[in-house]
This record gives sequence, C-alpha cells and structure tokens, in this order.
Amino acid sequence: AFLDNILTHPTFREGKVTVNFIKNEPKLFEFIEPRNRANKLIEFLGETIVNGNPDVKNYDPKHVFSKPVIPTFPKMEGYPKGTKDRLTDLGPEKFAAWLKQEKKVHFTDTTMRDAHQSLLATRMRTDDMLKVAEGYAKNHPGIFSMEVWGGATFDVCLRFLHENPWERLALLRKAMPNLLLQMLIRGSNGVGYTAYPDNLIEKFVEESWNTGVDVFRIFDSLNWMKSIAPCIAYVRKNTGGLAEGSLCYTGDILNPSKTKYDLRYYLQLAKDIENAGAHILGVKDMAGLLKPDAAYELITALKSEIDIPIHLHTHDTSSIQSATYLKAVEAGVDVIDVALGGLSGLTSQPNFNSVVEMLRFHERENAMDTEKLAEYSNYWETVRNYYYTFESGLKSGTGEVYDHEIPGGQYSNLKGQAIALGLEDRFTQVTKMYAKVNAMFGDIIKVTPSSKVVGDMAQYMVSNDLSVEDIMEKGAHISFPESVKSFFRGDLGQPVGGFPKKLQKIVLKGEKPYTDRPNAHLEPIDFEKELKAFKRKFKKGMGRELEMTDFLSYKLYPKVFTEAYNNHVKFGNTVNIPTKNFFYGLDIGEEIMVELDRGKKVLISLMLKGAPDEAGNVSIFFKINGQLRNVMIKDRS
Ligand code: 3PY
Ligand code: ZN
Repeated sequence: AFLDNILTHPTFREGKVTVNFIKNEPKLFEFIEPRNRANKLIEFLGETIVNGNPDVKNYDPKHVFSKPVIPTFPKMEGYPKGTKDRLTDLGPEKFAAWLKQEKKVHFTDTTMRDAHQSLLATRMRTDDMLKVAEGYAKNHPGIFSMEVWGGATFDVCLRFLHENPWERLALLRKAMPNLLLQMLIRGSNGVGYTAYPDNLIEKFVEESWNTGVDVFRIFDSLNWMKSIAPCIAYVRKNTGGLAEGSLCYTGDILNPSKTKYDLRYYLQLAKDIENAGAHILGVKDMAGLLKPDAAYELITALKSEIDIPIHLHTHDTSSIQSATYLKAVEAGVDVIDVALGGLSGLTSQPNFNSVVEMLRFHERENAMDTEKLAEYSNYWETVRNYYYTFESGLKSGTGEVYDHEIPGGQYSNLKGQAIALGLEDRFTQVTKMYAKVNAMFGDIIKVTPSSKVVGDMAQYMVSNDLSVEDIMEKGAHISFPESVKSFFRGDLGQPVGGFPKKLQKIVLKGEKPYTDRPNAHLEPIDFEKELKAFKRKFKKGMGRELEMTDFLSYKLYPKVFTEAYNNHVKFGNTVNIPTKNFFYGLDIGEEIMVELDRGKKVLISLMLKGAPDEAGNVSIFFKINGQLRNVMIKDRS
C-alpha cells in the first residue's frame, strides 16, 4: 500500500520527484524508518558479536547469567502519596520543617546512583532500572528520596552507555511520580571535573528540576563556600526543589592529633551552608571515615547549632558504617543513605534491608515492608551479574581506609585497575602514596574532582618511582600530570588553609595561580546564539529534535557528546537492547525483543556467524521479525 501511496501522489505522477519530496512528505516514507532502525541495531549487535563492546574487558563467553525476577506488585491504579506529593503541597521551606519534626528516621535509597557508581563503575543501564522503578515506588511510598542522578552517572551515560542522561531522568520521573528524586551536583563543577561558567550551572540546575530532580545535594570538592553558595542560590531561585548544601567529612574529629578538620571547622561550615539558604544540610562522608562515636558527637553538635534537617551519607568501605548510622540516629539525624542489599556494602552504602531491621523496635523506627525490600534486593543481586565485568574484585571491608582516606567510588576504581593489571601488590603502594600526596598537598578534602588529582599524582609517583623528597628537591625538572597543574593553578578553587606555597611554585613553574573563583575567568554562555549553532552542527538529530538539555550535555562534555551523537547516527537508539546483549552480544539461536523508538517492537535472533574472509570481513545473519538479514562486520582483532 505504501508504494501505491507514493506512486499515486501528484508530485510523483507529475514527474517532479526530488529529494525534497521525501522531506516534504515524511508520512509517505515512514515505513522505511523502522526498517532502518532495525538495521542499525543489528549493525551494533554485529559489531559487539565480532569485536566486542569496546567498553568491556575480560568477558568470558562461558559466563552463566541467570534471569532476574521482577517483583510482582499488586496492580495499583494510582501511586500511594509520598514525599514528592508533600513537597508539592508544602513547598521547600515547610517541607524541611516537616522533615525536621519527624520522629522516625528517613531513608534515601542510592541503589540507582551511588551504589552502582561505587560497585559497578557506574555502568547500570536505564533499562534495568525501569523494569522495577514503578513497582518499587508503589510498594515503598515511605522512602524519603531516590538518588538517581548526577555524580558520575551523567558522564558515563553518554560516554559508555550510549544513553541520554536527561532521558533517563525523565523516564524515572514518570515511573516514580510520588517520591522525591535526588541528584548529586559538584557545585561549580556541575557534573564534571572542573569549573564551568556560572550561567551554565544555573541553566543546568533549572533544566534538572524541569526534567525531574527535587533534591539537589550540592557539595564542593574542597568544601569551598564560593562554589557551594551560588549553586544553593540557583536551586532557590530557579526551582521549587530542595537545596541540600553539603559538607564533606574527612579526617577524624575524635583524633586529637588531626586538628585541621575538627568539630569547630565542621560547625562553622554547616552554619555557612545554612546561611547560604540550604533547606537541608548534607553530611557527605564520601570515604566512610565517620566512625560511630564521631558521628554521635558531630550530629549532636550540628543538631544544637543549626535549624535545618540533617541528611547523612556514608560508604561502607570499612564495613562498620551501620554502627555509625545507629549512633547518628540516636543523635537525631533526620535522613540516612542506604542501598538495597544486592548493591550494598563495601564501597557502596550500608544495606537498606538490614538497617531497617537494625532499627526495628527502636524509638525512631521507620517501618518498611522488608519482605518486598528483599524481593527488590534479589532483583538487583541477579541484575548485578550482567555487570560482572565491571566489578572491582574487592572482597572485604578494609580498616586501611582510615589511613588513605580514598572515597568509595575511587577506591573500587583504583583497586579494580590494579587487579586487572595483576598489580595488586602495587595497589598498597598506591594507597600509601595517596596518603603521602594528601599530606604533601596540605591535607585537603578528597572527593571528585580533588580526589582524582591526588589519585593521579599518587599513580604518577609510584609508576615513576618518585618519592615526596624527589618532588620537593627535583620537582623543577618534573612535568606533572595535567590535573595536578590545574589544581595548583586554582581551577578547582581554594583548599582550606590555602595551597602549600613551595609545592605550588614547583608545580606551576612560574605560571601565576589565581585565588578568586575559577568561574570568574570563564565567558558566560550566550544561550540563544550558541543553541542555534549547536542545532546546525548536529542537524542530523538523534531521531528527534535536539533541545536545550542536549546543548547542556554538549557544553559539559563536548567531545563525549559528539561521540555519543556519532554513535547514534551510526547505530540508532541502543538503549532498549537488553543489558546482556548490549555488553556481550548474542549467542547463536538467541532471540531478543527490542523496542524501537516509537513503541514498535522487533524480534531479533542471531542465526549464523561466518568466518572472516581474506579482508577480515565477517558475515552475520540475523532474523528480524522472521526475515533474514545479513550484515558485514570488519573483524578488527
Ligand atoms: C561524585 O562526585 O560522583 C561522588 O559520588 C562523590 O562522592
Ligand atoms: Zn557517595
């Protein structure tokens, strides 16, 4: 019929067909599209089958995957009311007041952000989240917030998963309309590794709210108020959401020999954050250094000094952080961060299911349906298997974290690299060097991106056999890693107590550092003009009109966005390919159902994989909805 429609079209009949005909009459040609899209998908799958997903290392084709069981939930029409409804009713100020007067402790579930960032190198795909998001939100309306966005997820979505992070957020928003959605934002560094123009961060905050974020956990990698305060102001001005200004905890307030970050320091910072307009105070213990007794002391003091509710975040790297939570709960903390069992523990957050049990019959108990929590935990535990090539290999908690102070996510990353290279013994050298570098830098706050600077320097020194003395004595002849130079130049802001002057001179070699906000040196963005140019540059689109959010992705990560775009042009939309097949291809005879962009589903099966010809091309036969198709893939091995 479509052919008839074309053949009988006046333009065609009058013999005036040009390329414009297709452009002007897109409806007539719609049939071509799904077919094109399916062809692109098998190009992608073919590539993965022949050459492997470039992001995957050490895949064992004999690895056994089991099928995750999606918890069944009683069919509910609507969603039970939750915290998002309350925020809409009350607005942020009154919401914060409500939270503060709650007797029970509340929970943030980090499974869809920090947990997989810390355990699986941030590789969790949207597809696996969406399978359970709706049911989870319906079954657990008592959860305070779902941390689902920001941190490293933005970069990894674009760079490795061929996903649009904004689309992830929008889809999760739709699936969980009753719960607060939370993101992590690195102050003036946004979701990147260096400072961005202020108006870019402002626009980013606004679009995040428009797309679905309610709680903005704002921190700075040096605890620098000049990076935290503007971001709090943007949330207040451009959104109806909650600004959670956060202090990053390091050191040990109970250790009398560690005087730089003492209780007084944290109390002052908390007051500054409150005065900057935060609705909630975040206490972000990114390395899991806050010991139980220190937590009691810190939270008790904060509770008496500030008026906003307190939200505690930790990592279980040492394996004792649930004790910290218990003490914090007894000191009156308002919300704590936990991850569902299957993705909890070690460098991730403490186990949600167990923390709920720990607090059963406690006077601040917040009863949850633990049977259902367990079902979701089991789901994640099985899903986790799809990501096994991204596991760090970490097997147990470590007390050494109190010495090296490496944040959870960074620890599993570094450890994973060492294990993969067979350099586990070298890893201890790196962690010890990490501590030395920190001391040499003047004992700084270490969290993305400042933690990366320390890590880069430590790895550089270990691999070049350099000691601290070498740096201080022969540094003039050493060319330092880019991130280190940038740090000493002031690109990440100013550390507490300033830079160690002698080392700064050695690193910068005469270049002049600055002491004001790095953002002040950056040209503001002319959104109107640049957005137009952006749309022209990427005019092939991504199967849809490009928007402001795409432009923001581009401004934050120009190179990564361009690659994601090129990938999309080549392979189309790959987000609906099941995770196992996205990373590891298909087995002969395996059949999968993939949804194309507009709700159209195709059945794809792998029939045959040929041997490479002389030119190295491999012929692969698929069936798409029963029809045989063939792609030729160059074997690049
Ligand atoms: C991030 O910035 O991604 C973090 O999770 C820091 O802890
Ligand atoms: Zn964290």
